[in-house]
Formats: sequence, structure tokens, C-alpha cells
Amino acid sequence: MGKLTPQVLRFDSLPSTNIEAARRAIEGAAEGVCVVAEEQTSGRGRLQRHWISPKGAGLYFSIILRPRFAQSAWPLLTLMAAVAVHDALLDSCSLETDIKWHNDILVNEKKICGILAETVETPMGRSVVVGIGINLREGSFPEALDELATSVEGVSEQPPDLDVLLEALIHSMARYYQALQQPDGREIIAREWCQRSSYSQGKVIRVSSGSEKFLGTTCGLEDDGALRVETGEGEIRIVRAAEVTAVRSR
Ligand code: BT5
Repeated sequence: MGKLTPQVLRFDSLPSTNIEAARRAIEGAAEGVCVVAEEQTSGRGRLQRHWISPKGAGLYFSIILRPRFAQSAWPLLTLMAAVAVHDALLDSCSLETDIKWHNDILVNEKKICGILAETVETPMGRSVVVGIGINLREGSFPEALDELATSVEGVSEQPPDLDVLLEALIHSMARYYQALQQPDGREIIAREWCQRSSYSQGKVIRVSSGSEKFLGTTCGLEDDGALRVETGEGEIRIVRAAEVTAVRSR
């Protein structure tokens, strides 16, 4: 069953590792092909946002997956990647991180990593490119990110080593991808995610989805990775696509 055989392709500069991985997936690249770039000139976030990717300042990584399990479980690939990044940062940099639903890795409530999973239609069927950007070095990011972002260098005792982190990341991605393919894979990933995220239970958050906004308290995940939020009226709302912000208690 779908054991990942990673193969790393390295580039000095790319517009976006996700775009390069998608192009290669369409050309027939195998599951497990990873694209890594020293810099991205048009790094992408969700909803046409940018991922700032200065040269040598971060790990800019994308992996091609060709999942053979039900598409209803594909949203869990983002959660799987978050769990894998969490473990890779712990194992290779001794860094404890938090996971913010559903795709941000935080240290001291600042973003150290973002994850973007995109589906790609290819002649061999629909595939998924999972892109991961991890900030490694301070100093090369624009001031506008100061309030929002942090880096391994900014919060860890150890200087970041890209190759050690990359190896740990590939190792943990392979491990949790294998886990996701087990009959109880959704539960495993949801459980691992909840253990690593302060957002899984009892977090007061503001949810904003288009023009709709509401406050609530988190109470676990659905089995497709959606967030359960209890509103003041005791009702449980299921949040699938939305921005979530922690509300500080006074
Ligand atoms: C994400 O989007 O967090 C997904 C980022 C995925 C980046 C990787 S890098 C490798 C691969 N190739 C790509 O082209 N992309 C992937 P989102 O949740 O929409 O967050 C984007 C927002 O994060 C921006 O609007 C900024 O506010 C902020 N941001 C931009 N660059 C950042 C950085 N380097 N560190 C922290 N925050 C950043």
C-alpha cells in the first residue's frame, strides 16, 4: 500500500515550488517527487495571497501525492502535513510548535510555516501537490511581516540546518501518509493533529467566512478535518472553509 518513495529535485530559484510540482505531476512525475527551491519569486498562499520566500531564508518545498483513498479524506492531507511539520521541527530543531486550524504552524502565536495543498488534474488521474514553506532565517523578511511571522532562527537555540530539517520533514510526511492510508487513517490523523494543536479544544475563536462572522469555542474535529465550534447558543457549527482567529482572554 502507497509507501512514499521520496525523490528530491533542487532548484536555485522558481516562481513557486507548487507550480513546478504541478507541472511535473501533469508530465507524469511519480508520487513522492519533491521540489525544493532556494527562493520563490511568486510563492503562493491560499486565495491568491503571496508567500514571501527570500533566497536562503526558508525551506520552500512541495511534494506530489497520488492518493488512492476516497477523495472525501483528501482534506486530511493538509492536517497530515501540519502534523508532519510539527514533528520535523521538534525532531530536527527541538522546537515546540502549535498548529492553528487548519494550515498554520505557530510559535508564540506567530506563523513559522504555511501549508498549501492543491489538487491537480493529470493524465494519470487527480493528484495533490502539498506545498510547505518554513521560515528559517531572520532578517530577510519585510517589516510588514514582523507582527505576523517568526522563524526557526528567531525562536530556537540551534541555528537552522535546511538539510537536516528537510530529511526530518520527508521522513515524517512518509510516516503520516502511510498512517492516513490505514483503515482508521482519518481517526489517526485527526487524533495526532488534536494532540499537537491548542485549537482543537476549548479555544475561543472568531470565525470569518465571506460576510459571515461568529464567535465560538472549539470542540474537536469532524472525521474529514472540519473544525467543530460551539456557539453561545449551545449549537455546534461545522467549519470547513474559513479564517479562524484566536480571541485573547482578558
Ligand atoms: C499559507 O497561505 O500559509 C500557505 C503558504 C504555503 C507556502 C508554500 S512555500 C512552498 C509552496 N510553494 C508555494 O508557492 N506555496 C507553498 P495563507 O494561509 O493564505 O497565508 C498567507 C499569508 O501569510 C499572507 O497573506 C501573509 O500575511 C502571510 N505570509 C506571507 N509570507 C509569509 C512568511 N514567509 N511567513 C509567515 N507569514 C507569511
